[in-house]
Amino acid sequence: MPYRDLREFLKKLEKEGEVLKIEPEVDLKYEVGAVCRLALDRGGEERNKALYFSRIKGNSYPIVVNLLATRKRYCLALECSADEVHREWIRRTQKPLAPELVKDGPCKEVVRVGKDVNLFQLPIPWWNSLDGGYYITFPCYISKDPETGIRNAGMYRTMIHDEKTLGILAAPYRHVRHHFEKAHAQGKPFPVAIAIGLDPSLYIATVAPFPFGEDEVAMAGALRGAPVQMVPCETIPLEVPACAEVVIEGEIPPDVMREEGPFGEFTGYYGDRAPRPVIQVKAITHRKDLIYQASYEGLPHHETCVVSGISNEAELLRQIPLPGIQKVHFTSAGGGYLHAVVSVKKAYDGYGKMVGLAALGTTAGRTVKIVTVVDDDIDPNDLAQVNWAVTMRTRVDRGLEIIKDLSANVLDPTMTLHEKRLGSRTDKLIIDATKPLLEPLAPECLPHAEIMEQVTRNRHKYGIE
Ligand SMILES: Cc1cc2nc3c(=O)[nH]c(=O)nc-3n(C[C@H](O)[C@H](O)[C@H](O)COP(=O)(O)O)c2cc1C
Ligand SMILES: [Mn+2]
Repeated sequence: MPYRDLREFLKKLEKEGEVLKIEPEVDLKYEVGAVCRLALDRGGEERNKALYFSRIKGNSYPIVVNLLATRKRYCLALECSADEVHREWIRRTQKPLAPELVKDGPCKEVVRVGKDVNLFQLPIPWWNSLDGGYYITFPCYISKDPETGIRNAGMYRTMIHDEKTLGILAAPYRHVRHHFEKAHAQGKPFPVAIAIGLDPSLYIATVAPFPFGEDEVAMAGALRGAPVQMVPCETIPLEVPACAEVVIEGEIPPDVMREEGPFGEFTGYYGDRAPRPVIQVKAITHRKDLIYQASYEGLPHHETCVVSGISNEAELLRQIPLPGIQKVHFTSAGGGYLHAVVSVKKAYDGYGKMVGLAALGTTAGRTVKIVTVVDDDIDPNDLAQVNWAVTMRTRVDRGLEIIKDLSANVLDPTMTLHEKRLGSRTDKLIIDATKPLLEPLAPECLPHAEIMEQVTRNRHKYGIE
């Protein structure tokens, strides 16, 4: 049974012992971020908890963060096991399920329009010390293509400029940007809705790198196995998920820019400050007792490593056109975006590099900087094995390929400011760590197989558990 909303998912996580309630009063400025940092550092990739801040200084609403910051919780969201999550993704996304339009929903319990709009009524934290302001970190932006009317849902960092104005960073390859550039070319303001606090499948689809023209809300329906219910907005011609805790309605005007950033990013570095588009907020609707949902971004490990990592893996597997691909892993150190490890049953020499090229050619590959290709005896999820293969199997003269001047992840911290402003291009690296077939390496060494098996069976005799 799919989760109806954020609350049902929270209940499930509480039952599983996955939520830590933070009872002391916390300050939105710096303290929420510091507690998140501590919890992620102490819990690491696998044992960090979702956090529920119940008392916020100067605000009556609670905050939940990091709900999808472990693979276990992500799989609870999709109701499948970690082993089958990629296969399930590919199976379920074959049939997008169009949303269902309904008249009313809990996201309309409170409606504030025009002069009653005040973004500071929401409990939005200031996360890292050098951030340019308070940031919405888990927004689901909904918009429609001005030419085709096809819907998009995506996630883009969002700064509070003032009570009624937001700033957005959307990389040149992001779909909302394709949309608003079309509207602005005609001199028109562009309507967007931002939904916050959602059933997890909606968030998972929002973050995923589906190809342009794919409606992520219909993909969320496919992933959860039931259509998403949508209600019309109050002030703009869009629909939003009825289940949302909060909805912000607004417009991106043409020719208005304001300084946005810096922001402590998923890479562990600050993203820069520069003039960027704004959203003029026309309405805020929310539940009476809203729960505000957010994500801490910064040094890995954090939620993006998982929520972007798994969808990047699944879409890479879904889109790559080559046979023999076994497993894909987007590492946490790469923030779920910059480093992909692909294992392959190699068909012939040179195939490793082909796999690397094909991986970079998928929509998930666009934001990858390093692709490591390993043989099928290496588990991409086991980074010690991957490191061994890279060190022992890679011929540096043949196995490394640098591809110059590709469209980069705009947040790659190694680009100079000048390079970022020039249009964000960077070099990418394929590491082919697969063994050669025609001139094989010496055999790998292990003790005698039969004796090894015997010793393993009788391990207690040797005091080894
Ligand atoms: C927490 C979080 C924050 C993100 N912030 C940004 C951002 O500020 N700018 C951006 O271009 N992409 C950002 N992304 C990445 C993409 O927006 C996102 O994964 C999604 O696929 C984009 O949807 P689209 O392909 O429909 O544009 C963020 C992803 C996550 C998980
Ligand atoms: Mn999209």
